[in-house]
Amino acid sequence: MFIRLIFLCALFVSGLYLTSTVYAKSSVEVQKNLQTAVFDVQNMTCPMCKFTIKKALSLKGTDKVSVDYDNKTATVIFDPGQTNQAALIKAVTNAGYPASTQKAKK
Ligand SMILES: [Cu+2]
Repeated sequence: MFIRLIFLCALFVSGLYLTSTVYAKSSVEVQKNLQTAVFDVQNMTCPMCKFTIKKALSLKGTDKVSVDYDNKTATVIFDPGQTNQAALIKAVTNAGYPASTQKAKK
């Protein structure tokens, strides 16, 4: 029973390691063409909204989404060849969170 637990732990840790390696690799490859957009997002009323917004913004062409609950903003790193700011705004607005573009932070 104990051996089995150790085995499961090892499996879990190696799984995490593999996932992070693959992820790091793929984001390095596409980094050159990516664009960052910051959106002001309305209707964010509780910390759980973050997850809904994140999901709504995870479109084809989206590389990374981070949602800041305190500042009511969403930062999206995307491939402009596959999607654009208008599509991202539409997606998050359709999910119930009207958004608008904010000037990208430097
Ligand atoms: Cu909420």
